[in-house]
Amino acid sequence: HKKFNFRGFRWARAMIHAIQEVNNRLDILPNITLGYHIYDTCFTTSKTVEGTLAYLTGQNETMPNFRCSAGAPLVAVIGAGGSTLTIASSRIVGLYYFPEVGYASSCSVLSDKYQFPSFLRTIPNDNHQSLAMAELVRHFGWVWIGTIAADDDYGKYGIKYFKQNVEKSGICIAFSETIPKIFSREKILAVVEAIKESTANIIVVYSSDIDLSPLMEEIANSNITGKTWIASEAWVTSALIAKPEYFSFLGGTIGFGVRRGDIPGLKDFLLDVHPDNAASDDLTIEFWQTAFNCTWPNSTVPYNTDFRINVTGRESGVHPVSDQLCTGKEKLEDIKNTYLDVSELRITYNVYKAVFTVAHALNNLDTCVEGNGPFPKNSCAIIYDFEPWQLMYYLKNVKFTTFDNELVKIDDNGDVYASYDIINWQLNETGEISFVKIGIYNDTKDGHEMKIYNNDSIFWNTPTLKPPRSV
Ligand code: TCR
Repeated sequence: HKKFNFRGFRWARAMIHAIQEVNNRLDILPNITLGYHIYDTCFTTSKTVEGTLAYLTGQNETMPNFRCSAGAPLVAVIGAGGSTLTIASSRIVGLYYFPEVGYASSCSVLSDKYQFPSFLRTIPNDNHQSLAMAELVRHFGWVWIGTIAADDDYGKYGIKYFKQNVEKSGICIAFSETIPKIFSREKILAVVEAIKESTANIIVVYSSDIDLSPLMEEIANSNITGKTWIASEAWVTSALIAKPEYFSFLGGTIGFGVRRGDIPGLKDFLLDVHPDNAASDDLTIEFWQTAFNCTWPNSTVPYNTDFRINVTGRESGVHPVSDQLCTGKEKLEDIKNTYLDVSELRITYNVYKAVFTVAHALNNLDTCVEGNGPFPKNSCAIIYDFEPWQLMYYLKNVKFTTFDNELVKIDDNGDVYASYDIINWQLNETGEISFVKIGIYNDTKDGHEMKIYNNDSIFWNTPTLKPPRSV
């Protein structure tokens, strides 16, 4: 019951782009062509489990089984998106010690290798981010804080670890609210009420943009200003939340973003999508219909309108099809769409790194020299017919550099090095929100380092434009 997710569609397309790059490159897996299957989780656990089982069995049946590797062996799962979904699918693939590489699932529990033995990721464990948020709060001397968490593993674990840390420094939590997973205007209004009634001016929010958007809509409706919002990575650069019309409420937001990378050739690849193409699928048709507000002729893909985020709180406005037919001549270049926005490739870059993590591990497996291999009697695995644990061995030792010269190294917990950009929301000349990098936070061997480049470069949403006080 949610809008078509243009950001998610960009991630999926970036994955295909990365796989094609591997297939075209002569230095990684020169004689191997990687294929893929993309399953839509629809942001739900049930669809995630269904997709995971369908992938493993190779049938459209949800039976726990493992397909015989007739033909090409299964390699790895990339995904899912959110931690709650990944936890579900990783428990299933973990039974087979079958690799799963996350690109956005940042929840700390996923580092527990007893529970998730075959999970690795290209996004840092959120414990680092929670500490970074605590450090930021201390840096500005705020001691009276409100917190809001999405009702999932991401929100709850993230806020929990943040609270544990700040409470040690004598910082007090004014309120702790949860955003409902299933839209309930009543519950959202209760959160709005708590914010209104509290004198806390600093509000830390751990949530995905999708879950957060109905709350922000009500914040705007209720005209709540004078708050400084601290954003977790999942909404800090989201177009769903960073809307110019929200700037009077959310301007000055400070948050943490994971490292970004400008993926070569991605923009052209994103533009190169059309329902007429041979490889097109329901998702592409749905994309086209939603982007251009039209119905693809003779398609059975329902036209998607959002009936959840509705100010009246009623589930109205279900228009299964738009009356306008798509002509196929619509031009992607003409529209401004989150899908095509390549200015903040952070999770998208993580998707790219996830594909290359798998590709490099496979390449190392493939270039193993018999007699020097890591398996019993110094043997190697065979690329056309290997066992999941054999690829796991290589994944656990993977190390490579990206086009951006970033060194990607997976540690024993399946985690990567943590480094964040500190981002501040400012209004630019054209009246849009720009995400200005005001500092960095890095994990270091003996703790961490946080740098705020220049206090004057921060925009504060306060009457005096000075940092808010929250005491
Ligand atoms: N980790 C979140 C999900 C998530 C996300 C995002 C969703 C992250 N970043 C950006 C949408 C857009 C970070 C989780 O559940 O682990």
